[in-house]
Amino acid sequence: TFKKFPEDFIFGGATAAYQVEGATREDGRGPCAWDDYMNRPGSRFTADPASDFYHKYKEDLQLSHDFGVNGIRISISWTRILPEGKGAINQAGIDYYNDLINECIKQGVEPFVTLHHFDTPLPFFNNGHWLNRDLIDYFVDYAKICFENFGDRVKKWATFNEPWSIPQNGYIAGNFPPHKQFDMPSAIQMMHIMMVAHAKAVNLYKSMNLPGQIGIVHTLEGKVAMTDKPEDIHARDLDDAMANRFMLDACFHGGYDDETMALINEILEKNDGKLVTYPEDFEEFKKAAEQIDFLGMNYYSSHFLQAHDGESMIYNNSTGEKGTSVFALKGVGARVCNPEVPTTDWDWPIYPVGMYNQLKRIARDYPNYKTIYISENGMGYKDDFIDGKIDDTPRIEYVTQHLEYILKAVAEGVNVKGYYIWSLMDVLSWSNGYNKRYGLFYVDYNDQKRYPKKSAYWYKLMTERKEIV
Ligand code: BGP
Repeated sequence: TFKKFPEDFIFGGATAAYQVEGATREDGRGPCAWDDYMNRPGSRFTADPASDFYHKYKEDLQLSHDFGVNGIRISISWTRILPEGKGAINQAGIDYYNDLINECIKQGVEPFVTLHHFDTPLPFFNNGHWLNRDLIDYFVDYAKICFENFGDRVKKWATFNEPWSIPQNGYIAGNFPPHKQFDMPSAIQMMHIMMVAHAKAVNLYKSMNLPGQIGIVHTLEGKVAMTDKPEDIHARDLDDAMANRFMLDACFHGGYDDETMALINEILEKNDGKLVTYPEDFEEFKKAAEQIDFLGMNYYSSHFLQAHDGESMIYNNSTGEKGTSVFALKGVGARVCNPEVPTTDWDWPIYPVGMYNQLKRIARDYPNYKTIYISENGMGYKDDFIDGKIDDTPRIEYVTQHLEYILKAVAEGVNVKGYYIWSLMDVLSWSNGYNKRYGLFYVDYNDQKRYPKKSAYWYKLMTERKEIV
């Protein structure tokens, strides 16, 4: 097995503004897509105070420093900078991120900053969300403000976090706002529009001659055919085209491959949809594909696909009651349980070789990727807190298995330069709440105290030895 990390490897921890900051009404922040939904009567949980990172970031960065974490993914909340999404800048928002970024640098924890991590400004969300092309230029305007204010110190920028999760969860599975289901045509359309926004932001950044890199964070779910029957293999290809290839093609090929489009068109036809694009979109794609500096890859799980002829059906397991998930899409396929593969309590198959397969496919099919950062990977687990101690051995095992496959890919020539565990400290899980924990540091949500888990001590040792321990 592969144990040794490259000398300059980043051992990071990941967060996202909405999941850690809390303080959603402080210092002039405007509402985002999630606020109304989270604050509705009867809501199971809210984003206040989450992990109170808005006030406790110094403590979290001190802990990062002390435990060998030398990189942190943060995201900027668009509505702290522009409370209405556009128009007047909120100086308190600029000040907050300046202080946060400076503190990261002071502690030797390099910031990797995402511009959009699911938290679209509420007025835009209510006005068509990413189906509305007006958002493209509003996003680029917001990106410009961030580049101008923080671009002298931030050396790693991502335009979007997981642009697949926004339509998949919001328009197909129904567990993200606006809770629509089975609308594959809208999902595909909004991915295209987000890719135009991404490309324009990359092209803008590159024209500004700032001293850093820019890329995007994609979630690259593995797709595996349940059997070698042609119809199951085809279901895998359809799901893979929609979830992975469509946007990878846009980002790295500068347009959609014919084979990808044939699969996408098949999904659109079976669901009475159509994709609208403009020639200038592809000009932006081409320019950005030549200039993009890196791919951020999030990987948690793979799906096992079977052909599915019927209507769409989904049940989201958002409580951690193992074995309750259902996921079948008309014109695509069904994700089924593979009894030979273990799962988390939320029914996510634990399949580390799927991460290796995705790394190899990037190197093969998108050889201009330049650098890959594993921008998220980790295990949702119901940690037991006993006398201030948290033994999260299953998480250590999960991460070890994935790291071994990353290092195998590195040994075979894939250029992976860092790993950001999801998550640095326990955070709000968008559709699951607070019992699904991922952190190296346990957060007691009663008093916001932090406690290093067994995995934090293990991570520290690994960063010191630069090898899997
Ligand atoms: C990714 C997101 C993160 C995070 C993670 C874990 O999709 O980028 O924000 O939430 O998944 O997912 P969950 O919280 O649903 O378990």
